Amino acid sequence: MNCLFCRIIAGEIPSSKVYEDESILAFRDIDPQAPTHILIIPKEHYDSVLEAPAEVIGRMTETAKQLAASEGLTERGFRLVINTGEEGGQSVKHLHMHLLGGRGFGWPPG
Ligand code: DGP
Repeated sequence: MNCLFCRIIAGEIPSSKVYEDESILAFRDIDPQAPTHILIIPKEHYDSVLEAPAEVIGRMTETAKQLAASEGLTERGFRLVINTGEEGGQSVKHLHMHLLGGRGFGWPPG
């Protein structure tokens, strides 16, 4: 298995899990860019958001909203990011959503 996040799902690589159900896994980013930086991924492999059905993206988003609440971010606000492709800055070719919060963000992102 070549995919890093598939190996995390399989338990071959340890991760700091914060949520898991039959189709979704969420764990803390190894290189956090904010006080809260969680990755939400589908257990089924999709290279990017381009291949994923709306239902999967919806489940990821609902999970992100629940985690934002449990991280105390709902009132303060947070950022959800799906990097896609080379110019989108996607380094891991397994669809993932970043939940970032606990600090302010300017725009454009920096
Ligand atoms: P992206 O640039 O959107 O493809 O984000 C990939 C993220 O994955 C990046 O923020 C760092 C994170 N990451 C890479 N390898 C690992 C790992 O082995 N464990 C964890 N927890 N996160 C990782």
